[in-house]
Amino acid sequence: MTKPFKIITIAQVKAMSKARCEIKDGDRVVNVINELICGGLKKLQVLSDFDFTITKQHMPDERIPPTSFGLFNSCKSIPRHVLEETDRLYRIYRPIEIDPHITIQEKTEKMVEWWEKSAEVFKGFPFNPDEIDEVAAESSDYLRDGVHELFNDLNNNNVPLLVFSAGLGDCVVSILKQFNVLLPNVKVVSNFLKYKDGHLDGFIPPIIHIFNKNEQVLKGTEYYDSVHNRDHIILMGDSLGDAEMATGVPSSSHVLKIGFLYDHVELNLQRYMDAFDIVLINDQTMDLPKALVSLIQSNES
Ligand code: MG7
Ligand code: MG
Repeated sequence: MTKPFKIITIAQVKAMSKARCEIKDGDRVVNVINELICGGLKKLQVLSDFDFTITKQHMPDERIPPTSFGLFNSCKSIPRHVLEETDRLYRIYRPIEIDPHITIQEKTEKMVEWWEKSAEVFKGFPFNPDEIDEVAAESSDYLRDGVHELFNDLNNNNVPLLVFSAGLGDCVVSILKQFNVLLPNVKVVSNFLKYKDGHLDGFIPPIIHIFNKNEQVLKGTEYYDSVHNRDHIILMGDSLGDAEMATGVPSSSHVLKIGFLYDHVELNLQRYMDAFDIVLINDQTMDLPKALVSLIQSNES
């Protein structure tokens, strides 16, 4: 049974993170968090991006963790021409992805083009999936501080955690496994490599790119059926598009969006504050989401 609880304040929310924390609409945030606490763990699900959200945006020594696509590219048997073509595409499309002057509609077309071309490049050469585990095993621990505790808390309380990535799912799974956080409550929805006779054959459809990454693409899946009545959602992401991940959830009346901002803070802050309820600036931890889950949990016990 949930108990009556003391209403949380915006100062308490901000104190959950040691980093700078910006909130556009304090009343809304307080309301949503109080709803999450009232609803308890049985109503809760967590939706998270992977690259630079579950992984850090930068390491203490300023190194940047590899992305899931980047990790794949470091596998030893990727042919040179594939690496060259991937690199060529990256240099064409990445600037479009981050250009603040291009409309979403125009960007969406270009991003679909990028992911489709990328799927064409990852075709027709032999590839042993164990290679991904090998490169993941060589990597240092670049998950955000507190990922282990957060994932374990959620798993121990049977709260589903959807890792939703427009990157490469095989690498996401491999990294989560490598760091012992691929727990039973974790589901990864992403682009997974397809194989034909031991050769790569692009991605298993539907392709998930940064602009269709929302719960619409989950409709009809087992995951969707199992969690669609959990309409209390903590969403986490580092890109503006991540704020849309819960779009399509049937009655998602209480969604708390947490955005991690690191690059070009002053240039991006306003847009992040418009898109996310809580913006954490250069916070390389899971302190705030962890504190939220504890709060919801403590009201139940
Ligand atoms: N991204 C998207 N694509 C590629 C690719 O083919 N190679 C590399 N290295 N990166 C890619 O996690 C999603 C992010 O992955 C990048 C097709 C995009 O920049 C996107 O934001
Ligand atoms: Mg990301």
